[in-house]
Amino acid sequence: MDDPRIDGERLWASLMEMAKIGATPAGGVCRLALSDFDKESRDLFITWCEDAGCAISVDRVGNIFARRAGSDDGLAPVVTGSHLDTQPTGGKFDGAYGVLAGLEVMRTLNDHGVETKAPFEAIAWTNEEGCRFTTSMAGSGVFAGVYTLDDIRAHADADGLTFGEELERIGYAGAEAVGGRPIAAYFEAHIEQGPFLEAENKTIGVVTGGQGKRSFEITVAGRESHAGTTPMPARRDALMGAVHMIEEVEALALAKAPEGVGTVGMIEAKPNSRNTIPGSAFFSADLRHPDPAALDDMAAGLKRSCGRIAEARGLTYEMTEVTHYPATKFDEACVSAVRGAAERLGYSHRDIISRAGHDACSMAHIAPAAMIFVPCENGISHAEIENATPDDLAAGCNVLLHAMLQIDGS
Ligand code: HGY
Ligand code: MN
Ligand code: MN
Repeated sequence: MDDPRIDGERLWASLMEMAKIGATPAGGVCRLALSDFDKESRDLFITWCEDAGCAISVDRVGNIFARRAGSDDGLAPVVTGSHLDTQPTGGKFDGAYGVLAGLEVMRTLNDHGVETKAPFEAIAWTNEEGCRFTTSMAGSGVFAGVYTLDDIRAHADADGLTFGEELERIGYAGAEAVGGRPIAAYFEAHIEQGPFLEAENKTIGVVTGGQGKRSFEITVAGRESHAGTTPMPARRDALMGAVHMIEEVEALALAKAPEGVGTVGMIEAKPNSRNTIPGSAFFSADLRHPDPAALDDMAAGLKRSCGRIAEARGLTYEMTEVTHYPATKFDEACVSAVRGAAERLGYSHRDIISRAGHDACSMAHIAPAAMIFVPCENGISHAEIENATPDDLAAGCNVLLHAMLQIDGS
């Protein structure tokens, strides 16, 4: 077999075409999970994979599998994938890069007439982002047995539409059972979404694992009353209580610097009227740290602070954990395959841990898994200005191709 290289221009063109689906005026993408734009992107991915001769299957949680036969179809497949759903003000590359890099691998194998031993699969996972429907990495999580299909299908969005209803509405409640089949290895190409590769002028991140995450929803209850007539000492202001709890999210992360991070991305006051003291306040808290004990410390600290602040202000609160995934360690052989491919192809590289969650973190529960990072401009992601270069994206895809071929032994 010759020493194949992917077609970087074709990969870039596919990314730009896919980015038109859900394109926002500021140059980003809004393709919320199970929305019409998500459907449109899935349909396009399937069309391209069928044009590349892949056999398509869709499982009951909507994961799409594009399979290219190997010489021995009985072997467990070598697979790659990521997600097509985005944040509300997402970018062109988060997720779509890994899905279309998988397609580019298939196209390149076809161009070079490569017959792999095992089948190869390119996957688009359902609802990785977890913004419209809580629980990120949902599709890969059901595939890996982390979540049950029924639980995930029952999740409702802010309008009360359930995951299951929306999956059926867009026609992607597939027939295939979810998971329960052997996978030889899983690789995922993704932009780093952080600043380190660009800062160190490295082309490839050899991802050795991912940090853990614990995220919560907190609802604070006080008493609605008149903004003008209620003396300050008599107030049960739920939003003011939440403000002090929110300050604790930042303080807990800073206390675990430089690794600890804490974010409050959602906040809501009720009745949300400018001259009524809020009787209820809701906020989300996203805590992350590579060290499990430190992460648990942060979570315990938040619970203590919420109790103390509520008590002092005559408020009550409820705190629900909505996501908890542990730190992930990727498979040594797969990580070495990524590092070896980067070296053989002559790309600068460094080991790195992922500070974002990825479908690879689900897959690591049931198969040898690893990831390939490429830089993104100023380390920015989950933003419409998210950007990456065609050369870096092509480099990451070449590493993906050669890592998969190495594990396949072809
Ligand atoms: O939140 C995450 O880390 C991922 O981007 N869904
Ligand atoms: Mn992603
Ligand atoms: Mn993301």
